[in-house]
Amino acid sequence: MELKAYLAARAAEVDAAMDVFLPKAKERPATIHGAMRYAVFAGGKRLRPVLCLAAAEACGGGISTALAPACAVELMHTYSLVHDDLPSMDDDDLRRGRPTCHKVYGEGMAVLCGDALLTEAFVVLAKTPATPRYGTREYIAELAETGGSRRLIGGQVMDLEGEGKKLTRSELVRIHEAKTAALLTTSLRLGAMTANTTAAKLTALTTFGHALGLAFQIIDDILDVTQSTEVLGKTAGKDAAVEKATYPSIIGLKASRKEAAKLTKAALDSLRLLGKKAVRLEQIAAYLLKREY
Ligand code: GRG
Repeated sequence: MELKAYLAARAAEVDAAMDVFLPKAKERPATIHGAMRYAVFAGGKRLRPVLCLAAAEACGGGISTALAPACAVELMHTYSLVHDDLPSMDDDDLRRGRPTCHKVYGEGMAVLCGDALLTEAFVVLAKTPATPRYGTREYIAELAETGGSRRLIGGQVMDLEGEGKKLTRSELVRIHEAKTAALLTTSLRLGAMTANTTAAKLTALTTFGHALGLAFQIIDDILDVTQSTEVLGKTAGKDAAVEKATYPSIIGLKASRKEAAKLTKAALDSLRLLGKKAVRLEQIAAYLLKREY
C-alpha cells in the first residue's frame, strides 16, 4: 500500500474508534459534547495516533489493541490545541481550517472542552489491553508525565514567557522538546507498549521520537513563514507577528531546512534495531520532512 493510502486508512480507523469512544453529540449536557466533537472531528492530520499504530506494527503488534492509546494521544493533542488557541494564550481564530472552538462555543465552554478532552484521554487510555510487560499503570504514567508541567504544560509556559524575547537556540530546543517532541515520543512508546516490546526497542523509539519531533516542529516553523493560511488551515505568519523565537528567526530558512533534514536522518538511523517492520515509521519520517501543511 502507498504511504498516502496507509495514512488515510489508519486515520479512518482512528476516527471510527474515536466516534465510539466519545460521548454522542446529543448526550446531555449536549453543548460540551458538541464542542468536543467539533474540536476532534475537524480534519487534523492524525499524526500522533498514526505514529502510535505504526509503532505497534513496528514492534510486531496489532492495530486493534493500539487503537485506545492512539485515540488517547489525539485527545490530549486536541485539548492542547483548543487551549492554545484561547485569547489568553495564542489568541487564534482559525484551527484545522475552521473557526477555533472558543469562536464557536465561547471561551468558558472552550476551557471546559479542553479539560474534558484531556480527562477523556485517560478514560480511553485505561481501556488499553495489558501485556505481560505493560499494564494500565505504565500506560497512564506514560501519558500523564507527558501532559504535565515538566513536558507539554512546561513547554507552553516557556513559550508564553519567551514571547517578545530573544531566545538562544538551546532554549528553543527545550521548548520544542517539551511542546512537540514529548507527545510524538509518547505516541510511539504507547503503541510499542501494546506490542509488549522490549526495553531496548522502547529506547530506540524514544530516540526516534525526539529527533522526529524536533524536525516536525522546525518544519512547522518553516511552513508558518512560507505557506498561506488557506493551505495550513491555521493563521500563517503568526510567529513573526507575536515575535516568537523560531528556528527560521534564529538561524534562517536555509539552515532550518538543513537542520530538519539532519534530524530526520538521525531519526531514521535510530530505527535500525526494529528492522524491516519499521518501514512505515521510516516512510512517515521522510514524508514529514517534505510536507507542505
Ligand atoms: C497545554 C495549552 C497547552 C499547550 C501545550 C502542544 C501545545 C503546548 C500547544 C499546541 C499548539 C502548538 C503550536 C503545538 C506545537 C506542536 C504542533 C506543531 C502542533 C500542531 O500539530 P499538527 O500539525 O496539527 O499535527 P493537526 O491539526 O494536524 O492535528
